[in-house]
Amino acid sequence: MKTQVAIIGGGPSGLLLSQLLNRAGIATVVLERQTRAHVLSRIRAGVLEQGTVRMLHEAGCGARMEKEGHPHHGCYLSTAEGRFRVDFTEACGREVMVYGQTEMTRDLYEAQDAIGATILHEVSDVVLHDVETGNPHVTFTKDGQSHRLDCDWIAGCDGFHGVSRKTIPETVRKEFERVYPFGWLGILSRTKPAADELVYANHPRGFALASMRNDALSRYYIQVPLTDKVEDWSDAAFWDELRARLPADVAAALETGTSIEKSIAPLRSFVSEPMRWGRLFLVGDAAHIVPPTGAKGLNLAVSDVHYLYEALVAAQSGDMSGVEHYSDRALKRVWAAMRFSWWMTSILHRFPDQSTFDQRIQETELHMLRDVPSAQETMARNYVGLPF
Ligand code: FAS
Ligand code: PHB
Repeated sequence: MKTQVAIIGGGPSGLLLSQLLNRAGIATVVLERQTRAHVLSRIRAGVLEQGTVRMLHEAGCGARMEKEGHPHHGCYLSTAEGRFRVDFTEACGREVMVYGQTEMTRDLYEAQDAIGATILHEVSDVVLHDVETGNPHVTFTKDGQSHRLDCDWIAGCDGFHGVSRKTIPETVRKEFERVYPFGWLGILSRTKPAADELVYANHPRGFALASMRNDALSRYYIQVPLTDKVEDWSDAAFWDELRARLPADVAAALETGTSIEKSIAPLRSFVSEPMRWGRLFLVGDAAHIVPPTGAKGLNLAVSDVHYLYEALVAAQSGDMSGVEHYSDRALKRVWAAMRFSWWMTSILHRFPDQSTFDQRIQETELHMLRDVPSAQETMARNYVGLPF
């Protein structure tokens, strides 16, 4: 088999890159470990930055998002003293789109089907070869048969647990990590959202987030110790704890129901540098992980795709500057989002070893967000998405 770009991983970054490159006349093959049904069963991100909305339109996949998505012009933060709103549109003239990653992935699959893109599911034993040469190739197993895919470039879109990052020699890779001493227990329920916009709650019992997918599908999270298991939490216990942590008026409006998804996600900040090694490019979670507090994970994957898409289109006409600067360009935005996600996590969660000094600093950060327009503008600009 031969193609121009081999894409390892058929999650949002792999599918979006494939869609954009094919529309630019560049051939791709996507190699995905799981089934399509498994990829579409994942419940993950819910907030799309402006840049992500723009890229989905550029890929010809924005119609259903515009119809079913919900623009949000602000969000609430709450402390023991009550809740306050940060108005994104007032602070920086932009907003976010509330539209689930699952739906975005579904739209990408449908668009890929429409153009006859090559996506091979249930592949295994993926190995990347000769990435430092001008003739890289990938070997893999599909339906019990071994295959070789020759290509010009390889995009490692295979997430944190994929093979691409580990193809870069350990002596070359520099990894930066912070593991947080808690996780997020999340529930999806067919219930009316408790508020009209997202509510991020800093409470003495721990962080909570009230989010949504649409007017009849709510997404909630509470901070839990890393020792907790999802089976430790009945739906009733979750609803009681969530109610205790949300502002009183939001808690009073909370409609509870049976969870249709319930899981615990650990929180970490992670970056692996460089994001390019020869003809291999790392994209999305393959290169970096952010705590979900800032709603950046999926959106960072999209900005990586933007830089790589631009670089590979330019390389077609001999302009290699995008290829050569891909890692530096992507990492500049990655670290800005890493900082914002770390900051949001630091001011909203209860840390086991938190001192009274730390507590006062958290309160002061939240009071500045409540009272100081320039603090609100900084948060708003980062939350809606820094420019690509
Ligand atoms: P993905 O991990 O989505 O996709 C990688 C794909 O590669 C997968 O389909 C995998 O099956 C495949 N793969 C892996 N190894 C392979 C191999 N060896 N061969 C072939 N294929 C292979 N982000 C937010 O912005 N907000 C959130 O609320 C949020 N919540 C999250 C909750 C959870 C539980 C998790 C795990 C992540 C969450 N994220 C959130 C982050 C998430 O949305 C990611 O940023 C996003 O999925 C990144 O997309 P990809 O880079 O495509 O990686
Ligand atoms: C979600 O709706 O899943 C969501 C929204 C905002 C976040 C994290 C998760 O910061």
